[in-house]
Amino acid sequence: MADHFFTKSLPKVELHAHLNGSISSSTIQKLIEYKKSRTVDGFDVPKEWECCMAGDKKMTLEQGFMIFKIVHTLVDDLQSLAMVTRDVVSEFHEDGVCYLELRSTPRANEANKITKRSYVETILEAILETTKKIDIVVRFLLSIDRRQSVCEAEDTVELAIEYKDKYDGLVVGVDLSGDPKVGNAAEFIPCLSRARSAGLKLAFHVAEVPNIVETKTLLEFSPDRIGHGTCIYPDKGGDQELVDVMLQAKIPLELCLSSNVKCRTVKSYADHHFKDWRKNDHPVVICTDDKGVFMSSLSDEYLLVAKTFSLSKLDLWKLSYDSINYIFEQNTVKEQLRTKWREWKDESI
Ligand code: 6MZ
Repeated sequence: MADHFFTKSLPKVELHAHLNGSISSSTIQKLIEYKKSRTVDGFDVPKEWECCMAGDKKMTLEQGFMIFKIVHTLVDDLQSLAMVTRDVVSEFHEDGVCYLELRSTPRANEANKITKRSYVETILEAILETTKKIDIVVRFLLSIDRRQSVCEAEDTVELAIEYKDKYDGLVVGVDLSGDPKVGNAAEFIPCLSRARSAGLKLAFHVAEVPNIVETKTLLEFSPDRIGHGTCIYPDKGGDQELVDVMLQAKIPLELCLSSNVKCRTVKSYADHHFKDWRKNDHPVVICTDDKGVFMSSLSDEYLLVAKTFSLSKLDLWKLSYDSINYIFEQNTVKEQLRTKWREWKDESI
């Protein structure tokens, strides 16, 4: 039976991690200290910052999105952004992640002279700096927040294209995320098409809440991966046609158990749609979503899956090994990772 020691040492791939949702309590504490040190007249820590560290509780999806807003008020200068990026990458590495795809929504802040361009550059530079020191491969996706206008989304796609060329191989795709109850994702299809034509991969949040019409539109576009896919099966608010499209196209799913249960979009771990997709031998990847907000880690998520669905050590290794198939990277990188995984298995199982 797998334990935490096993899931932590298991080599893992993380493909669905929002930067500002992945900030640990210790980094939040560091950010607060940093803010205090820069304030001449002393400074009372706003009460709401403490709730950034209270993610162990159940919440609603709306409360989850409130927390992101508060975190954004803490990460409002480039030094903080660089610190957060370094810490998040290092923490995934400490948790046994060998390949990480991080995503974030470019945010400008006029008061602090941050442009979307400097936001992205700061993250990319911090990734390069960190990966020089530790053995982890990191790639980056720019996120479109569905609450934004099409015009803002177009800017994000242009930035992704620009930085794909500037930072050779580091920027691999575009993510479509944000509050699933707000906006109409179909509006972004033309600019997502442009991203695809420019060679970027696409990862969409799909069916995090029931919405058959939107889900159909997004699936017809055949994204390279989808996040959550919580409400696709008929008993979860979707329909059989959606399930059939998924199964036929074999679109890989990024599944985030703690996030779904803590935000109450899934009733319980036992009820998680992981089991439905696995029964159909559909490609799934276990991910964290927001390890800071939900106080989880990727090794915790693997342990949760093992305990809930009675997976053996070998099942977990296979789940992790197969995830390599769905990374937004070339075959050479995939082969290097596969070799690492097989060597680990020979020594550890
Ligand atoms: C949809 C989510 C999300 O971009 O500032 N985000 N979008 N569903 C979720 N499930 C809980 N979790 C996070 O990171 C925070 C942003 O990621 C998206 C939201 O747009 C959130 O504001 P960044 O690094």
